[in-house]
Amino acid sequence: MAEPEIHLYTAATMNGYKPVIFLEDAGVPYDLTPIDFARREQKAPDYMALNPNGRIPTIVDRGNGDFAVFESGAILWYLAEKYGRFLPEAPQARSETLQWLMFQMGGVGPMMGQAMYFQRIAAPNGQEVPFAITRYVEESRRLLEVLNTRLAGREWLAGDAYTIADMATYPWARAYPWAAVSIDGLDHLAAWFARIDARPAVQRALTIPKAQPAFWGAANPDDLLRENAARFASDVKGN
Ligand SMILES: N[C@@H](CCC(=O)N[C@@H](CS)C(=O)NCC(=O)O)C(=O)O
Repeated sequence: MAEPEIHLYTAATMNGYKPVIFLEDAGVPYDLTPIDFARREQKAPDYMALNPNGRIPTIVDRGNGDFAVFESGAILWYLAEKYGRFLPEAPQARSETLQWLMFQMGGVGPMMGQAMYFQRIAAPNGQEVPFAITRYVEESRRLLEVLNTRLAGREWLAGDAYTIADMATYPWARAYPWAAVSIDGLDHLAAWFARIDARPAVQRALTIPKAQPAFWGAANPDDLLRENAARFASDVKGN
């Protein structure tokens, strides 16, 4: 059987799930190489030739001369254009989609990522920095409030249609328990979570390459907490 056009390098993280959510929902055939952070596969020279940032995700489009795309937002945008899905054609709706995609890439992801880092990696590895935790948790909450306001009276971030902006934002915002950010009072955001939680493609995607139920608030994350903290111990500078 012919190889699928899209080859995905990814791991079970918030950025890593984004292209999986697209590919599963669009029904695009793909194959996948899971990247093992414990073995630092994301820093291997062959991989960094595809992704100079040494992080996941990356896609290689065999249907386009093995063209490589890194940065999860750019990957979603590339796939949306290639397959004509989840990015509206109308200029204003398209711009709104890209505005909210950028808001995720420049705001929600980095801030929630730091909230997670200081609580889930730095602190259990001996670097407790309360100022940083407060700063990033509060900034994450502020950004979730911006999303909540945007979603008042709207089903999706860009308005009428589920787009790559929703796909990019969901894995981060929905991981509020892992970032220990409250969503109390953010009812529009919670309703948007429920709409996306219910999509069968999203349910499938969040198990590829493996499930991380603690991200989304499932009980008993102790094993994952320990395993995660140990896995990234060497990244905690100053130890
Ligand atoms: N802006 C990048 C961020 C990618 C990123 O930070 N990926 C993380 C996982 S969510 C990673 O590869 N971490 C491994 C490392 O830092 O070495 C994107 O959106 O693709």
